[in-house]
Amino acid sequence: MVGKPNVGKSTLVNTMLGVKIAPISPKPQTTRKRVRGIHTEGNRQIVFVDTPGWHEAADALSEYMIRQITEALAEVNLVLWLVDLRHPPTHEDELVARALRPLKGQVPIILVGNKADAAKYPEAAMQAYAELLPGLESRMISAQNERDAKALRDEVLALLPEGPFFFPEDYAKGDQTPEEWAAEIVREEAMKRLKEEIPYSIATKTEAFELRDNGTFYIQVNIYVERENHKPILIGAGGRKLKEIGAAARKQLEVFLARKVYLDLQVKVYPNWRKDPEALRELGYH
Ligand SMILES: Nc1nc2c(ncn2[C@@H]2O[C@H](COP(=O)(O)OP(=O)(O)OP(=O)(O)O)[C@@H](O)[C@H]2O)c(=O)[nH]1
Ligand SMILES: [Mg+2]
Repeated sequence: MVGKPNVGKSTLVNTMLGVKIAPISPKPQTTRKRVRGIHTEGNRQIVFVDTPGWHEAADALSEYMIRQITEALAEVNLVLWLVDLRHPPTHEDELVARALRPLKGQVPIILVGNKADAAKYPEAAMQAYAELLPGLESRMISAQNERDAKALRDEVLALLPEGPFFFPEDYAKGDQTPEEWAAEIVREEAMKRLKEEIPYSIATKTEAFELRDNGTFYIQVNIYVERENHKPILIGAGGRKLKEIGAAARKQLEVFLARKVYLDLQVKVYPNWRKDPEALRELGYH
């Protein structure tokens, strides 16, 4: 699953799987690391790979994100290239087209026009996208629509080569650990509530994940910001913003774990972590 930021890649993976394995937000660059989503039906299996949005790399974090996409492209049997039908192509779509050009003829590439539900001129937009890399199969969908997602999933199943399962039949639908998932959910809820540069400058890391005797999970997640003056913005007046983030993340984690969760969030400063390869590794981007 590739495409520029914010076109609905993670949404489509989640709808195709029927469960949420990837965080979603209205802000670009929500996904930072590739995650796999595993769909098994009968003797057939699809391993979806959700990737970050392709953009012009500006720091060590975005270089890492672009690497996540190119590494994924090197290992897949089929590419779904998502575009946003609400708008004509931009420079970032051209970057994706350029990256896909060498794969043409090697693996099937389907051009998927998304957000058809909200597009005024979907046909004209689709035409403009198709010109970026002529000769591809194309579809118009809404990633939030289950029927559209299922039809596309069936199409993918039909195009994949025969081979052994990559994951056991009873494997979870996603390949992230519960610790990674807790950190991602906290980051998702924080991103949704922050503005301007702050959503992009936060990182989250789970420090404790314990099942207590009383049957509840104790989860402690650190939220890192790049500058001291970002801290009060994240915490909010009277701690209100942080409390909102915690309540929303706890709700999602309780559904995921089917248990009560005590979520402890701590805000810390990690100066300029996005520019620092060592910091990236420490924060789980390796
Ligand atoms: N109207 C409409 N909105 C959609 C559709 N699919 C996704 N969205 C919205 O588009 C926004 C971005 O969705 P994501 O799934 O996070 O997009 P993404 O491509 O994974 O974004 P990055 O991870 O940042 O690259 C969210 O607000 C979604 O709710 C769709 O079919 N129709
Ligand atoms: Mg995403």
